[in-house]
Amino acid sequence: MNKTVFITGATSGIGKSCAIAFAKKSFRIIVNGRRENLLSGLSESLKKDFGVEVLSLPFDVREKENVFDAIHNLPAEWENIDILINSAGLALGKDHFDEAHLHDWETMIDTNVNGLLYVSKAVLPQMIKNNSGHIINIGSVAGDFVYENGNIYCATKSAVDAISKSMRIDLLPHHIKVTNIKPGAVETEFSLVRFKGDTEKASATYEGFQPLTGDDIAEIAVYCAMLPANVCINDLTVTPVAQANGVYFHKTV
Ligand code: NDP
Ligand code: 8X3
Repeated sequence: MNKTVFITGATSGIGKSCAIAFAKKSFRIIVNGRRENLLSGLSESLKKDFGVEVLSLPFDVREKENVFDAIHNLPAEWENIDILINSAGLALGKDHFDEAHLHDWETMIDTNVNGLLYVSKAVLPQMIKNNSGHIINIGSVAGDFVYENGNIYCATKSAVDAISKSMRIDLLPHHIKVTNIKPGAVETEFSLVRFKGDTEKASATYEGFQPLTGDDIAEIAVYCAMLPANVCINDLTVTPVAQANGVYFHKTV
């Protein structure tokens, strides 16, 4: 049977690109997100375009009980997850620490940190039983370099970095690979979400340079996932050519 990849945050951006890229490689795909209509549309197109099996698994990664219910009650033929891609995540607001909204902070922590923990913890028992598996976390250069107004978003991505390192150590006996992919600027719905629907602010983020695309990151995820069984990419930082790290850009405007 072909391998199965489970992708959170697959309704948009990096997660959606991963679903398409892994379908092209004939993986069986489980897609997650909250927007059920987008998940069903994606599932249908993956089946039609690539002839792969797809399971749509809508839930909010912040809802602990729903996460465990959905994953522990997977149909038997979907229980064996070979690769988990934790892509569900977001930034909310870009404000000075003293002016930022507590609710935005809580949502980022609940999604980017707790959500990733719940999904990983729910998927792990089966991987441990199989004595193999691969968890690919989508971290960020924001986890390495704190930038002005990045405060809690950066903190959540630092947490993803620490969690990835700790998973890698503790899961050694179970032959589970853990990869933290840390992208710079990728043009997706990310900035539209961060700026709460302000399209001008969102598109200004990517003006004056060529950002990465979700497809660029998906290609890297496929590369990491398809390496030989004895090879694990631990961390992979990737930026547009016009970006040196989380702070320094060369923009023409
Ligand atoms: P998008 O906004 O395009 O995609 C985010 C995805 O996460 C959507 O599918 C969204 O689905 C899902 N999501 C958000 N909250 C939840 C939730 N509570 N439960 C389930 N799914 C959720 O952004 P990106 O693709 O760019 O972001 C993906 C990941 O990449 C994030 O972790 C982000 O931090 C990280 N990243 C992004 C970078 C960028 O520049 N774009 C750079 C570095 C890292 P739905 O709304 O349907 O639930
Ligand atoms: C998303 C990239 O630079 O906006 O993680 O933090 S950035």
